[in-house]
Amino acid sequence: MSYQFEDNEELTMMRQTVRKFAETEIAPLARDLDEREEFSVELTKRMGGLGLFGTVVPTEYGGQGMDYLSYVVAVEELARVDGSQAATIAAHNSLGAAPLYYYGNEEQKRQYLPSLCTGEGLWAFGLTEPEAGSDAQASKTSAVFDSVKQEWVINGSKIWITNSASALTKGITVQAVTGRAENGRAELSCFIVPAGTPGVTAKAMHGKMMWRASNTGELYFDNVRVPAGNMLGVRGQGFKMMMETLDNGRLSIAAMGLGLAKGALEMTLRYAQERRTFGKAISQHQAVAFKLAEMATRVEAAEGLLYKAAWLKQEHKPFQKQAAMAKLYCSEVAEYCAREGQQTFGGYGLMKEYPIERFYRDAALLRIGEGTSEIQRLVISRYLGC
Ligand code: COS
Repeated sequence: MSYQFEDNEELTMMRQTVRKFAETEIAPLARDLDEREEFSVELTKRMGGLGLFGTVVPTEYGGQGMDYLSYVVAVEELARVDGSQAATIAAHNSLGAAPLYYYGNEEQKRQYLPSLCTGEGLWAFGLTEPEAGSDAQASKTSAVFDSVKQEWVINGSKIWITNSASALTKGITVQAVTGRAENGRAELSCFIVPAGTPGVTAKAMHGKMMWRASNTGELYFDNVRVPAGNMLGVRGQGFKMMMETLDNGRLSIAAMGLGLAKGALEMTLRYAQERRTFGKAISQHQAVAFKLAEMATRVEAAEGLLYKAAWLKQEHKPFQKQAAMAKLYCSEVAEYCAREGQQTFGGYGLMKEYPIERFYRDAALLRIGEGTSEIQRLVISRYLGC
């Protein structure tokens, strides 16, 4: 299949369905949930009912079996209205369910995936630690094998983990050090840790500037025992699995950036056509018209980059470089559009009454989460052979 520049029938249907849901079900609640910093179980379940859980998981494991572009469009449409709900869906699908599907054995897939494809359960991705963010190999969380009981004993902590401390959280995939090579390098492996396993403490983090209605957790593992069969994938391949997962995840963060940028552009254009100064709509002042023209141009470029990257992934072609570029660029365009939008709203843009204020705050996460802009530039420069 060749790359096409407009939505096909399937994408049009996905866009219309999610847009209608976001505008009618999410938009009226977004400001209040943001102000109260509240994760909504109800709204999450309703997004599950819409088919937004297990999006790319095949139907035989309970998923929706969608292609990657459809998933990207769904995340984009949510983010066009609210970053928090988009974050819940993006993190659950790309970082929660995907590693279980890609690396789980048949038994693990059948055990965990079906309940993660309905909206009744969330799964989290346990990579980041207080001292291991960009340097993701610096994990201190350890897993030691107890050969008598045939169990792994996990100790350590994780931080800033989306969907890890909510009422719907069913478990987490944890990266831990399982040994050390002669050169001192950590051997990293991944483990399936169901929520409620004795020794796991999950605390919701509060006081966030952005994505305030999404669930972010801090996790502590105190002699947490999981059976030998809970290792995900191959021992010692944990870091590669985590990195491959992030390659995919970058597409959904890029989709969040594109959606936020489109939402900011649309609300700014509407406002500029209504608001009058010096006897005419401010959209007719060149200072504002040029801002809108620049925003629209960057949105168009971001869309092209992201859809191409998602299409490459969908067609099983190398997509990692373009995914990093899309994540980098879409997050920068999101921030640009939110800032220029806020500038156009003037004093009103500083008030919570106008969603541009929330968009301005939500945009900040996009250049930090799932690999900072600096990490994206590092990844891209490596592909260039620097
Ligand atoms: N896919 C598959 N394998 C990968 C990979 C990828 N995307 N990236 C690295 N690897 C492999 C390398 O091939 C290498 O394998 P060998 O040991 O067999 O040679 C191994 O992993 C180590 O790679 P490298 O030496 O490049 O690792 P670095 O420690 O230099 O880290 C970066 C590379 C910085 C790119 C990585 O740590 C990273 O992406 N950090 C950001 C993490 C992040 O996004 N955190 C936020 C999470 S929020 S959910």
